[in-house]
Amino acid sequence: MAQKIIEVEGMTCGHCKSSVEGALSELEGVKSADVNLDANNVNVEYDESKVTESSMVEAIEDQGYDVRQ
Ligand code: 9UX
Repeated sequence: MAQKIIEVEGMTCGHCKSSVEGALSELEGVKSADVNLDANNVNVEYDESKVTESSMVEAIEDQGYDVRQ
């Protein structure tokens, strides 16, 4: 299991948190996703044999947020 903190811009309220966590959790291989609104990031635990970082970034961007890479 891998763990990574992805920096995300534009999340300001609880709905943003839910959208991003929900989109990531739907991906096969993502074990957990925890958004920290104050820190503008999301901490993901995932199986790197099942999901790539780029597909997680894409899922976040599809919700309308920018990822800082
Ligand atoms: Mo809250 Mo987030 O009203 O894009 S859903 S700011």
